[in-house]
Amino acid sequence: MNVLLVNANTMKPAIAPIGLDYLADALVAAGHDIQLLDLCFSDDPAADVAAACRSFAPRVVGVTVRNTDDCYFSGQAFFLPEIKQILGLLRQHTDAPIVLGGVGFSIMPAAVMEFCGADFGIAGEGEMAFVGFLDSLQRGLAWETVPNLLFRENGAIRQNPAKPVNLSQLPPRRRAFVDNRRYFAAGGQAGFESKRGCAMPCVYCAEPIAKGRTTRLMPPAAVAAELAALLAQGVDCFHTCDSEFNLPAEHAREVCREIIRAGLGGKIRWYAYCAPKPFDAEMAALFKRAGCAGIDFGADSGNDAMLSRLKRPFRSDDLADTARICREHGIRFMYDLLLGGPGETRETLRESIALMRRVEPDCVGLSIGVRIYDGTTVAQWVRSEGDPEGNPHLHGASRGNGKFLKPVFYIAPALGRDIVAVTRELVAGDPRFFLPEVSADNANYNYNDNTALVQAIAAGARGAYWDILSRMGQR
Ligand code: B12
Ligand code: SF4
Repeated sequence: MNVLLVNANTMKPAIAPIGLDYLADALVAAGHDIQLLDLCFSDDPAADVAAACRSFAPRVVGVTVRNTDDCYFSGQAFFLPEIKQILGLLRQHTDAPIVLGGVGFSIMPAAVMEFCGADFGIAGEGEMAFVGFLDSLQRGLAWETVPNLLFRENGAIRQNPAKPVNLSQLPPRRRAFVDNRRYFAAGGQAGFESKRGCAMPCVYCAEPIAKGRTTRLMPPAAVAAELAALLAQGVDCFHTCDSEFNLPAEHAREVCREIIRAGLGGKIRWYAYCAPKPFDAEMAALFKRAGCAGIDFGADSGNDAMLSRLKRPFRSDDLADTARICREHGIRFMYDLLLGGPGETRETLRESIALMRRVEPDCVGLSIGVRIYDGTTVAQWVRSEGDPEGNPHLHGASRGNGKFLKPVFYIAPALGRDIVAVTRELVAGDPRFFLPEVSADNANYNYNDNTALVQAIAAGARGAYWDILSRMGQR
């Protein structure tokens, strides 16, 4: 069957649609003909949509929705209207059913499907489900048999239960569908995944919703083979695409051992999102030997009561230990703070900033406000405060946004909108902190249309964006 896969993410620096690269292997293995319509670099999306529909005559169109919005308090860019427009263009040129998927989609699939007016959706992993969907379409089977599928019935959207993919049974990841070289030149890094899902209970996080609450592991040797396939294309700097690379810890260690065994450790550099704990000297040494160039830890807060309220399983002492271990092993690292969550006060903010100064990460990302997502504990707390419509602690799209589809942020009442000014005051010009607002003297920590980053990458910079920004004169 002819399947047109569309990348609707036009944000710059450009991040490759890895989801489509992975999906492609499964679709080809199932005997389908596929074509990529990558709108990321398109100068004329209308013309490119028309040309692709005319020349390829798709039977099905799949559109990946990586980000619904920028999840950034001072940006609040909402991408779904743009994606809806792309669906409108597609409809002008093809009658093929349009299926949505992707991590952004999977956080709130029914609401995104409704907003964009798509025919179908696949929530969560796409490999088996999309192949199953195409099979059902071809053979006229009932939609109920397709795992993860959202479909319309009697005017309502129905969602089938999810079925986890056994990652060891997927076809080898060739990374050959997307133009990874071009993305590397424009985006400075390539993503790779070593597992899916996160079992942790953090109260605000969308990852367990989108990726599942049980972790499914890639065979470590397959991860090394995937990195080798990208290296053969000239791509040598990477970023993990797991929710947290070091959860579970032994799998991360095994992936590193395989990278070292494959002789890649000295040839590649990679960055990871990690939880601050578990992290010890053995892990740091192994990471380093396997090519780890930097780690972005989701630290959230330096105040233990805040960490406990956010249901994070580590404390401020752990942040100090992890920082020390990184420094001892020469691993660059950043701590990401989430400011303004339930219970945050001027004092807890002060404690967080002071701890960062003490433990000295290479830089500190400051995210203001908690992006609320349906299905999280924070959303339940917000609802328990009454109708979200009139909730004064919600900022952003607080009206007509009952399902939290548009970007909306909770900020603790003790701070409210003053949080930005208070944070700025506490940071007191320390260039290691990425402040929440764009200004001439501070790098912009929002990677949405970040011209400074785009230019640095065009000039040859490679790596995680926080590291590029930090090296661009932050210190
Ligand atoms: C790694 C990462 C980054 C790295 C990317 C590194 C790289 N080179 O790839 C960096 C740090 C650069 C980054 C930046 C940003 N990120 Co980010 N990122 C991630 C992370 C952890 C992994 C993304 C990924 O590639 N996953 C692996 C792929 C294989 O999974 P997938 O896309 O879901 O694909 C599968 C399925 O969804 C499905 N599928 C995918 N497409 C399709 C299409 C069809 C038709 C079908 C049927 C199925 C299907 O099949 C695939 C295989 O099973 C995710 C969270 C997560 N765990 O996924 C956040 C995440 C996607 N990021 C997010 C955000 C907000 C951003 C930024 C906008 C932040 C900012 N303001 O700067 C930028 C955007 C950058 C850009 N240009 O798009 C949010 C999006 C939330 C939302 N509301 O949409 C997420 C979910 C994090 C979070 N929990 O909030 N990110
Ligand atoms: S914050 Fe990290 S550890 Fe917590 S649920 Fe999200 S991905 Fe998992």
